Amino acid sequence: MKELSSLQIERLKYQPKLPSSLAGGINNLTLLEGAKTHSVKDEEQIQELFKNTYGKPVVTFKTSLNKNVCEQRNIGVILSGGQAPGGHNVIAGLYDALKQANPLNKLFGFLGGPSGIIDGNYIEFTDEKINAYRNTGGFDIIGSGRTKLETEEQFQKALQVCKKLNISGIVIIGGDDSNTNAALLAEWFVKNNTGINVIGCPKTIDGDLKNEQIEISFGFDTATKTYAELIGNILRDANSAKKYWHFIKLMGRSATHVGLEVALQTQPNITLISEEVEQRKMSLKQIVDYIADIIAKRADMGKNFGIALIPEGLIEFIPEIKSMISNLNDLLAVLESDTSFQNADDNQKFAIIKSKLNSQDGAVYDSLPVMIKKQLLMDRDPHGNVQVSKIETEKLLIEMVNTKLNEMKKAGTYKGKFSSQSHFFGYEGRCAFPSNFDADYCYSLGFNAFALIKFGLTGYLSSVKNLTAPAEDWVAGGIPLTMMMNMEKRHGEYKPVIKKALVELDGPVFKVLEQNREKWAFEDKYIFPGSIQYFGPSSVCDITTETLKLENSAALTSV
Ligand code: FBP
Repeated sequence: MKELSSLQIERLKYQPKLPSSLAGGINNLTLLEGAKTHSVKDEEQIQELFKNTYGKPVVTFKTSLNKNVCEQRNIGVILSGGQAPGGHNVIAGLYDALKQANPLNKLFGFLGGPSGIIDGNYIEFTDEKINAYRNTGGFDIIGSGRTKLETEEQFQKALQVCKKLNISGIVIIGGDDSNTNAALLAEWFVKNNTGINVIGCPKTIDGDLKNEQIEISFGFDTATKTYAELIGNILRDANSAKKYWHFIKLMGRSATHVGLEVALQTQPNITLISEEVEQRKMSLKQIVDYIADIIAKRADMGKNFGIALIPEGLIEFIPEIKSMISNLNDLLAVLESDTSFQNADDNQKFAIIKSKLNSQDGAVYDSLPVMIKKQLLMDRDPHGNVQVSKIETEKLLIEMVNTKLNEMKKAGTYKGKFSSQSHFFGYEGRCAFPSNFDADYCYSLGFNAFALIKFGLTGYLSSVKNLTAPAEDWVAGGIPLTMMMNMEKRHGEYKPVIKKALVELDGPVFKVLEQNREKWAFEDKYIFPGSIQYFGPSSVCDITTETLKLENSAALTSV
């Protein structure tokens, strides 16, 4: 019986590339300190909450001729939040760095996400275990979870587990919420003189954990290439059959980086960008009118088919719905302990919500189809986020566009035939085999995370930049987590969290969409990217996303 696919066998042999500063050896590094930093917003509150870890400098590494020996150390690692391609390579890079520094060093993996460190569920990594997961997708090596770390009791338990295993460094591989956990844990460990360092690694397919130092979160490259392949296939199907409008919801909880990147790679007819909807204060009705107008114009050209990309988080960016959701979140936090609400049936719940929201929010809630009303009442995740992956926005839009087109038909302004298909692409891309870029980037992030721990840094995010250059020219270092934080309302209370990086509407990536979308709407300039290429010319196999290329070349021209 076959145990591994041929690609799996080949990928296990792939040797990820490291930036030359790290390739010189983990014990041959010098640390360079930059200027002190401050938080993106709410400086006073963040400084007050992170008295011990606030304002540290950005750091970078360079190769040194002096060898610095590493005392024996035990390190723990946690995979946190949604899966993203390359997570296993972060662990492989961390493991290789730590063993290179001192073969007696040990790496422990906490099972099932942050809860693993609280409950003391762990494994010790061995060569055999690590080697079986090199360059593979998924987080199944130790599993993941979304537990929020914030209480004194959780921190005490984590400390006891670290003491038992003699752990002096923790690496948390996660997105904005997970790295918020990392920042809180780092601060608590310093405040309590534990001597345990905490380093984060920027993970999320959503691409919303980024700034000047963090050019991209890992997983975005592979996930967008996977979705682009699927969407390219659908574009070709639509263009062949010429009978369906495909409405495709694309993952990305808040920001539309995934949708934008995939649009640049495939050039579909309609791409909605949540950030633009919010900036233009578009109502749900205006969005429906915009889509129906393109469908009607294409029908006039004899084209009763097309593709519309819908961002997963759209609903939270439509101003009237955003305001309603924000008040609904507060209301649900109160109703959590109200047994009469919890025991009510759906219709009774809808009526209670409508009566308790203000009249404007109540009317917005009431106007939504039953399916969406129900989905909006589902539990928030442990970090207080609406689980937008469970809200069927693509179906909501299909229903509303269909109604609009029927009205237009009656008025004689639409003469086409609307037949639709809905899709949701998210889970299809989160565990794909990492592209060469993600395999290299993740390995470097993990290797670099150990370098940060070795230099005694804590409350930092592993940073590898200059990513559109060949891997040997990448710049490795770290940025303080507090630099990315601000205060936001979660579960009805203001809390310190890492600020999500949204699509910049005046940035070079959105501009390309803006300049081309009229043409793409009607002229069918579809591109079919095909599957991720691992072997072949470097110009095909080792390139990264359109987003990063446009952002980095814009940054270069503005210098
Ligand atoms: P992270 O922010 O943890 O990386 O997760 C991102 C994401 O994939 C979103 O795109 C999506 O909305 C969400 O996770 C789905 O969560 P779950 O895995 O719990 O269904």
